[in-house]
Formats: sequence, structure tokens, C-alpha cells
Amino acid sequence: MDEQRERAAYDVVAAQEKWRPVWEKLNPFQAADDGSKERRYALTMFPYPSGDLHMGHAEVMALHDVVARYWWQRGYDVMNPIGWDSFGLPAENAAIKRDEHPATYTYANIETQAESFRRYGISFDWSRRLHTSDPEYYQWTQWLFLRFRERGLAYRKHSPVNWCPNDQTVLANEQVVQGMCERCGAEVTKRELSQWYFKVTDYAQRLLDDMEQLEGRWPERVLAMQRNWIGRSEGAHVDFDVKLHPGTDGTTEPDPVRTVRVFTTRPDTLYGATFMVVAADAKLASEVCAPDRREALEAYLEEVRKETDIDRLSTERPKTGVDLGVVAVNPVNGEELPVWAADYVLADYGTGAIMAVPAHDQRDLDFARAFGLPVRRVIDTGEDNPEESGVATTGDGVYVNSGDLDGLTDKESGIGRIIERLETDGRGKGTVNFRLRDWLLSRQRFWGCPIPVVHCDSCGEVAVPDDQLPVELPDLRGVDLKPKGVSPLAAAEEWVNTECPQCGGPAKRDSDTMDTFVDSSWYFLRYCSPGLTDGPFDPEDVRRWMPAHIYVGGVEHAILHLLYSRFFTKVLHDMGMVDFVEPFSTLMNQGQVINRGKAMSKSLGNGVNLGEVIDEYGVDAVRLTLVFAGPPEDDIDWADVSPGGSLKFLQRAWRLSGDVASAPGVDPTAGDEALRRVTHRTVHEAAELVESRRFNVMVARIMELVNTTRKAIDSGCGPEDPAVREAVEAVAILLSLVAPYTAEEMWERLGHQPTVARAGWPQVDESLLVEDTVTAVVQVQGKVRARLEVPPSISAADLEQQALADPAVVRFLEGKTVRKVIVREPNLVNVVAP
Ligand code: ANZ
Ligand code: ZN
Repeated sequence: MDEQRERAAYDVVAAQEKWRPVWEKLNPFQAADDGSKERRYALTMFPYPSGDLHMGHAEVMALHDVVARYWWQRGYDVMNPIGWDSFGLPAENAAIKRDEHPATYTYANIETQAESFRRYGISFDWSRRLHTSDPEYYQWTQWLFLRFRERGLAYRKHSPVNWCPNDQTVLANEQVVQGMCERCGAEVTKRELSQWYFKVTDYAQRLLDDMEQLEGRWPERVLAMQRNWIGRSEGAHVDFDVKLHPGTDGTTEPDPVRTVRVFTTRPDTLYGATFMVVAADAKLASEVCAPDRREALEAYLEEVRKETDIDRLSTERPKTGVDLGVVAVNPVNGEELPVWAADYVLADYGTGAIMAVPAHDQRDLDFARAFGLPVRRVIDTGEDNPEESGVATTGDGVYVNSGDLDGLTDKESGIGRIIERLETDGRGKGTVNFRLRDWLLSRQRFWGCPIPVVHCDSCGEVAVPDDQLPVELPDLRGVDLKPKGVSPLAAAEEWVNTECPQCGGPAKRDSDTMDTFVDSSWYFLRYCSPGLTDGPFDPEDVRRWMPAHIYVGGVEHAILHLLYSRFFTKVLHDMGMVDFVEPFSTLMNQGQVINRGKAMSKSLGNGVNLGEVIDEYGVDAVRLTLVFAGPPEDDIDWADVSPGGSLKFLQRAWRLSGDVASAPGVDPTAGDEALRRVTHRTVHEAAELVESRRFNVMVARIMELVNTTRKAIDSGCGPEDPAVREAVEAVAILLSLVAPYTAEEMWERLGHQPTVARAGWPQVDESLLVEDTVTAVVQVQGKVRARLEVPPSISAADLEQQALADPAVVRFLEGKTVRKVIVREPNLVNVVAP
């Protein structure tokens, strides 16, 4: 086929220009929200305005839109909103680099992206558009912050925090990836600062428990990542008395004692504890340290402060530490254990101190061997003794050297018994520990939501009253926003100096801004009540639409954004503002678009420019290519796909619409039955395929229908047959989920009014789904022994299985060995059994 000629016949660019204004006028995708139809909320992760749209956006939007458009066609009232996550560091850094104000840069990008989305033909409901950096939005982010604070869920504390020396801001634990700043890659250090936190830890157990509602509806790996991040460990607290040197800890007693609590998941190994380790950087270490060990500890601390948590937890590194020169008393047997400080125990996990059981914990064993500390086996697993082998044993076995535990063989009883005893003696208790930390939400940067609190010398921390919200960002145009350790807001005298809302005296505004994850933790609620002026959202609106039926976006948000949104939802639930505890019923993570096996990147020079491919092949071909490339969750290698092939297919489909010779409205029931069967089966299967999110297979089915219809026109029933019209109309409607411009063109050529996007899903005639059957003959040793009624499309394997299971055939084969089975599906099975 001459491709040039085909392109001339169907001008994709002209189609795009033609239909965009028509659709904008028709506004077919605005949710009616009038209760006339069942509602569906199709949510996609809103973009950062950091540049124009790229391949990744194109993919996620194309996939997401299949679902939204499908719901429209099925007759639902769909809410498919769009907005921008427009505060944040990436935009701020980019703006600084360009010497622009973040607002100028951000809003210009938003306009560019909005224009691209419109051209890309996504079925967004533009009337609900929001930007998190608009005062009318962040007023409510501030309002929510204050409600959280009233509930004790937002608080300020002084503590060591992750600090990015490059971005000059603190980072949440979650934003530190392998010791590096997630944004800029700089090595993260620690600093002592007063910071705001959300008390996510109060919700740790519920964040875990409610995941039950998400089983089978969210990808299992995302649930696993959430579970892992929350990190629930069952175990016990055990209290050890540490005998201090007189004078330490500010006491004057002759024999000062300090109780040190450890967290352990294996209290049953308590008799095997041979030393105690305190995190070198925990306050506790210097508090219990003997005076003559202080210098050594200080020197060691210098080193430890430079290490990342990843280094510290590594099992590969040689163990280091300092003997603190004091002993701890084991509560079960009175044994005195040396107390050490080391880096492999983290200050902010558990209690920051552990009992070391080298026989059954590898890191403890490595440490014991490095410093000549004793090893005592308390569980005999039948493996070599760790003391000799250097390999800690962690499995079950028989308890030995363990007082009254001796002879027990299962861990559960061992743990149970020890905990009981500790509790009776008041030396410990069973407990649950979480890896999850509170969410550090303050940032020392300009481009974020101001924290609505003022600091007054006489009243302390005072909330800005609701009627003074929003606390707007000062303009600061012309001010150098480069990070300098203090937020540019702190330096903005006029803004920072204010009146105390409580006493009217002079006060200072809190100059921190919120982590952008705060902004994105509730935007999906705001979409339900766009423009509401007396609340963040109307609980009634939210009740009608939420939880969102599907949430589509990248797996890079598998932990943080989803965890925080889940946390916000639970708090709002407790405040009585929403009546559900999980915001997103179903989650779909798309794969990445890569090129030649690698993520697209500037340095590799393998980036593919979305705008250019759209210019070359048109929107529809790009969308079709991305949807057809494979299952949505798989990566797409741009080198393996063919937008040119997609375009050719779209032209083939489009040409069908010009060949239909019957009039609109013609009764299809008189049409060619074979073609009708294919049409109806395709429509029927397409629905199932969309619902099970196998969009690529759905596209393949449309392609088959196009081919069958082409044959029917050229060499079958001919263009006048009403079945041909029925088939081509079905193609147009199905294609509208993926290639809206082409579908609209076809629809028009078929004599219909726009828009095909709201044409409605074709009615499936169930009777046409029943497959014809054919008779298959089963021969044994050349004699006909059975006849089977089977579908014409039966596979050889299925036919063989059915034949061999037939009672008559079974009877004739009794006592014989089948030597060979010859299958000629769907008509014949020949069994050779001498
Ligand atoms: C004694 C013991 C014996 C332990 C044994 C393990 C095995 P998860 O499951 O991750 O919660 N631990 C406790 N606090 C720590 C800290 N701040 N830094 C590093 N390690 C810490 O791990 C809990 C176990 O990790 C605890 O149980 C403790 O070692 C160690 F055969 O206590 B275990
Ligand atoms: Zn005051």
C-alpha cells in the first residue's frame, strides 16, 4: 500500500484541529453530578508543572483515559478531574536556575501542559481544575493543618533531622534514598532543628489493618512496600539496669543505676545476651558512658555522624564500636554484661539500644568476634555452634542454657514464657514496634504552603485564626531565593513580623513551608467540591464520589504519596468529614516508557520527544501505540513499538467508514450473520478486557474486527450489507477509547453527529455470542467410537482431552496403551492403541 497516499486521504493533523473546538463547545466530559446516573470517579495522579508533557505523561494519560472513556460509553456519570501539584522544590530550583520567580515559571508551565493535555484529547473535566499553589487551595491545606494540630497530630519538636546540604532543606526519611537526597542526589547529613511533624505513627496499625480492603485491588507489590515501610515487629521491651560510675548522669549516689530499655523481637534469647549495644549517636550513649571512655566515644561519634543509615545497617562492613566502661544487669539471671556503643544500632529505631545475642544474630556475632566478646548458644538447632562456625543460627530448635526454658522446642512458647516472666517481675513487657516514623513536614524553602502559626514571646506557639487564612506567601519578586539554610521567608522582615493573634503583641510568623506531599494528600477530595469557599470540601459531595473507583499513576508513589493520602483520609474519617477510611478503591500502576532498554535520559541521549512524535504521527497513533504496546503495568521500550504501524491501522479503520454503503439507522438484524457474530463477540470481549485492564488485548480485538470487516466489504457480503455498518460503528465506538480523533472522523463519515465519545456502548445480542458447534469424530484403531459437539475454534489440546475423556472411548481403550493420538481439529481425533 502506498503510505503517502493513505496519509493524504486521512489527515490526522487536520482532524485534530477540526475536532478540538467542537469538543470544547460540546463539553461532553463534565460530570453531571445530578444523580441521574451511577457515578464513577476516575482519578489520575496530578502532574508537577516542571516542564512540558513527556512520554511518561502520555502513557499514563492514554491508559487512564481508556477507563474514563469506557465508563462514559457504559452510561456512567464520570468525574475525571485534572489539576497541578504546583508547589515544590523541582519548580523552585528550576525557577532559580532560570532567574525567574517560581510563580512565573510554575504558571507558565501549567499553561503549556494544559494546552498539551487538551491537544492530547484526554477526557478531563476541566471545570474542576485546581493548582495547589493557589491561595484558594492552600488556604484549606492550612486549615487542615490546624485541625490536625488541634488533634495533637501536628506538632513541633527539636531533633536531629536529615539535611540536604545542596538544597539547604530538611528531608523526610522517605526522601532520603540510599543516603542521598531523592531530588538532587547530594549526600544527606544530620542537623539539630525544630521541625513540624505529623503524627503518622498514631495510625501505624490502622494503615496496616485497612490494607485488607485493598487486597486484590491494589498491586500486591505496592501493598508489600507499604507493609514494609510501616514495618511492624512484634517483640518485647526488656529493662536492664546499667550500673553507672558515680558522678555520671548528675547523680551523687554512691552506686547510681540507670534503667535502659531495649527492644527485641527475640526475648526468648535473653539468656544468650552477652553484651548490650547502645546507638553511638543516641543521647543515652554519652549519658551512661564512663568518664574515662568519654574521649573515645566522642572521637567515634565524629566518624558515625558521617555515615548513612544504609552503611550502618550493612552486614558487610567490619564492625566498629566503643566500650562504654559500664555494665548492664541481665534481668533474668543477674549476669553483668558490658555495654558498648556502636553504629550498627540506630538511634531512632526501637529504643536505640539492644541486647546483643551473638549466637543467634549475625551482626551481634560479627561484633562479638571483632571485639572478643563471649558467644553463648541458647537454641540448639542442630547446626554447628555459632561460636565456632561464625554463622549465627536463627531457626527453631531446643532451648539450652536458658533456665526454665530449657527443653522447650518452639519459639512461640519460649517468647510467651519469657514475656510472662518479665511482666510479672516488672522488667519488661510484650510490645509492638513500627519502623514508620512521624512525617517531618516542614521545609526551609519559599515555594510551598506557609505554616499558619505565629511565635509570640509571651504566648508561645499560636495558631493563625481560621478567618485570617490563607497566610499568603509574600511576593518576594526580585529577592534572591537561593537556598541559604534559613528560608527566604524568615528573611522577609515585613512578612515575618506580625501581631500575635492572642495578645496583640509583636510576634513572628513561622517561616517554614510544608512538604508538597501535604498538598497532594487531599487534592482528590477538593476535586469533589471545586471552588468551595467555606471549607476544603463538602462532605456531601465527597460522599457521592468517593472512594475513587480507580487511581492511576506511577509506582514511584507506591510508598509516600499513597501512605500520606491514606493517613489524611483516616484522620478526616475520625474528624467525621468522610465516611470511608481508604481513599482509592483500585490502584493501577503503569510501567515506564524506556528506549533501547534504558530509562530515557539526557546523558544517554535516548530521550524521545513527545511533541515531535505527535507532530509526525498524530495524537491518536501515539496513544494507540502506548496502549497497544503491552499490559499497562509493563515497561514500554520505544525502540520496539511502531507508531507508523499504529497510524496505518488507524487509516485502515478510517477507510472502512468511507466504504459503508447503507444508511444510518438501518436494521442490522437482516445483515450477514458471520460478520455480526464477530462484531458482537468483539464488543462483548472488549468490555471484559477493559474491566480486567487488558487494554492491549482489547486493541488487538479491534484490529481483528477491522480486518474481518474489510474482508466482508471486499470479498464477502459487500458494502451495502447492514452488518457492515454495524461493524464499522462498533469499531468507531471502541476506538473512541484510544484514538478519539479518528473515531470522531469515522463517526461523522458514518452520518452521525458528534460526539462518538458519548454514543453509548453497542448493545450486545447475547444470541450471537453462542458459538456454532461442529461434530468431531473420534476413531480408535480406525473405527468410529464417538462423536463430540465442539466449538469450531477448539484447540488441538482441548479436543484431544475431550476425546480421551469420552466414556465410550475410555471403554474401548481399557487395558490398552495409547501409542499415538492424531488430532485434526475441529473435526477428527484418531487414537492409535495397539
Ligand atoms: C535480640 C535478638 C536476638 C534480636 C536474636 C534479633 C535476633 P526488626 O525485626 O527489624 O524489628 N534491633 C532493635 N533495635 C535496633 C536498633 N535501634 N538498631 C539496630 N538493630 C536493632 O528487628 C528487631 C531486632 O533488631 C531486635 O531483636 C534487635 O535485635 C535489633 F536472635 O534483639 B534483636
Ligand atoms: Zn502573644
